[in-house]
Amino acid sequence: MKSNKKRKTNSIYVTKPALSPLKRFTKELETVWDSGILTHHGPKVQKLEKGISNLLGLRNFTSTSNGTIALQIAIKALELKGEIITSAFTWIATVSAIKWEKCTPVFCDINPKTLNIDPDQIINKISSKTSAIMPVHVFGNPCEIEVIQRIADDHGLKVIYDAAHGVGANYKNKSILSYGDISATSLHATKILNSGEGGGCVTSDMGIKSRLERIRFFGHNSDSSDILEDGFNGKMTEIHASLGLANLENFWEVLKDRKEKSLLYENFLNGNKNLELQDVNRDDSNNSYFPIICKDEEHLVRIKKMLNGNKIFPRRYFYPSANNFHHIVNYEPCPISEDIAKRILCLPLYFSLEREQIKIICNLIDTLK
Ligand code: T4K
Repeated sequence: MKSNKKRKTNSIYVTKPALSPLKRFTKELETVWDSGILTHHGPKVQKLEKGISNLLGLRNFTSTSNGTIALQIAIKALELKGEIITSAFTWIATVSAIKWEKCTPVFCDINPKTLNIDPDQIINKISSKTSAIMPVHVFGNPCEIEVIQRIADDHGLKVIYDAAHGVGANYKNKSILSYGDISATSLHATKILNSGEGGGCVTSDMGIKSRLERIRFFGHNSDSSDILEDGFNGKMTEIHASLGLANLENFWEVLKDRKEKSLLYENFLNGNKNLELQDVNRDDSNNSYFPIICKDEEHLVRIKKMLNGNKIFPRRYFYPSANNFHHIVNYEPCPISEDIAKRILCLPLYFSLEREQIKIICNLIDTLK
């Protein structure tokens, strides 16, 4: 895949979508135009579902309109009630999905090195109302899946992974999407594989798979003559699937590029004693983001301001810690997540970002001790 120079502007943002050549996309669109089928699980969506399953070695992939809806459909399909334990260090969608499904998010603190939910602390959060654990593979860094599954089994809990960042990441030589009762991912424009907007669920249980499909399609039975349960419209369109199909072809190239650029960042920044980096196995992670952890918030603000002054726009993912969204959740202290959220900054990382630009970013950061 050529990096699309035409899209290059002077500014460097945290990410840019990895896009196939436009011709590849329009080729997919031609058949959509010819058929006039734009949605309702049409041929492009089916092809994308198969394509992603084959790409990642999954039993199936149930596409959705976005990653947030994937989480909601997953909660509905497992009929979860009461409390769901999740990471405090996450994007708001994890929390909103739980709340829209009339469950209560219970926040668990994280491991300060991996930035993923701390399994030791999950146990302290389990109550008689807990129905599930929803860990997040933060920035595509796999959670401690076996330990989490053991806790879930011991306490009779379901596991839904928020694998929004997870396409292309592995755990024990298998895609991280193949773990848990359901894994839910995102194909948003900012993700490593994108269909503009989009997402999907993965499960190895065919009964649950049917429910995911039904809920995604208003709750219809197979011939649409009846409604079997509460559902909604969670379908992906043929247009989005076409973009996903076009982008799928470059996926391995994009994945490899992320790893190389992450290693480059790591090499440049390792000498900077004021920064910490996420503890990541770069072979298992998909390296979908490159976060730095500053020594304090003031250090972060200075770095961000200085980079912005040079037209470089990193992002504070995730800030604030989700347990601090006081308008919508009951505050429970998660001191590690709260501390990291104040100090973490995701640096630009995308296919058309040049290696020289990474060097410039790191040199600029090094000037601020
Ligand atoms: N769970 C977790 C853990 C998540 O992180 C997310 C989403 C979800 C669940 C839910 O998945 P979705 O329902 O979104 O599928 C982004 C994304 O909107 C969101 O998908 C993502 N996580 C979150 C971490 O980040 P913003 O607010 O950073 O987007 P924005 O518009 O500021 O874009 C960032 C940069 O990307 C811009 O500076 C320029 C570039 N960009 C962005 C878009 C949208 C482009 O070049 N083209 C584009 O089309 O949210």
